[in-house]
Amino acid sequence: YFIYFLLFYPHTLILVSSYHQCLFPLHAGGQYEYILVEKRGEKNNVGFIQLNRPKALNALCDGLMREVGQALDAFEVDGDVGAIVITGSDRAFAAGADIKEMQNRTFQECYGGNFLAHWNRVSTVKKPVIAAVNGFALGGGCELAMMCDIIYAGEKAQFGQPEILLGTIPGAGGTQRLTRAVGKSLAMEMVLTGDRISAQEAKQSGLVSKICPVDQLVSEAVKCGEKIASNSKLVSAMAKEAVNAAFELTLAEGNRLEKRLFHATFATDDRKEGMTAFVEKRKASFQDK
Ligand code: CO8
Repeated sequence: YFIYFLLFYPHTLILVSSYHQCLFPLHAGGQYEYILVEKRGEKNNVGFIQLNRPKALNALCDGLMREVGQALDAFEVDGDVGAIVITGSDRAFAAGADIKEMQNRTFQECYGGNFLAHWNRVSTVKKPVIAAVNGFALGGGCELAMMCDIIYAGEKAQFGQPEILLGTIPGAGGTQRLTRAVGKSLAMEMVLTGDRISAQEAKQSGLVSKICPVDQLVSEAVKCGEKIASNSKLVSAMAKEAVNAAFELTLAEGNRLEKRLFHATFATDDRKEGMTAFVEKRKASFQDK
């Protein structure tokens, strides 16, 4: 019956499966409407989220960001997943928050309802998150990328905070994370003019760590995710916490936190295994304990 169903109603169900991965855009009764979620990598240990609102250039409507939060929640508790990749399409990572959704909002609704506060979920994930950015990363799209831990850019990517052209300002960390990433002058210029920067400028200024050909971007990001996932998840979370602290603490406080976390790794089996494996000249086998 299933084969019959597929033959005669193929448009009702898109099910692509390959050896290592399967892609389920789950509509009607399914889980996700605006994103595709799967696991990638040879060991299926990289959580993969693809923003999937192509007609709106992946504008980040409320529903889409809620789904991203749900997918992150699921990957966070999935013991097999050691890193997460978020990407969009070749044309757009995301062209910003959904302007049509925001157009008629009032201050009272935004402030009273804590408008879009749930976006913050992306920056509270313990597992490392890599943004793979092709095309436009504008406004909330650039902010979403900056909430991730690592940004890889396709060579035609464009980053910008054009909110000023809409009579508003960045609201999901654009004035803060961008300034820390690229410095005051460039951040001011981008936020005050709305001008975009290219992938090359983004690399030069430290916003992204790697530029890849458009068609290799996702696989490079997944490769990076696999590398991270092969390490201890427990210790990776500590490393991520320590690096993130550099954005919030003074140098002295940050160094103290780092030292505490470094000491804490000595309470883990994985630290013991890592050093023992080195001494025994073999590859470490981490158990995330
Ligand atoms: N919101 C809603 N729809 C959008 C958005 C968006 N941000 N961006 C593009 N679209 C839609 C267009 O309306 C169009 O739809 P339709 O076909 O129905 O008219 C479709 O996507 C294709 O767009 P264009 O025809 O404009 O495509 P172009 O190739 O001509 O231009 C651009 C592409 C340059 C990306 C252009 O679409 C653009 O400038 N988009 C808006 C970019 C922008 O201003 N982004 C910032 C939005 S504000 C924001 O992000 C604030 C974040 C605050 C977050 C707070 C969280 C707590």
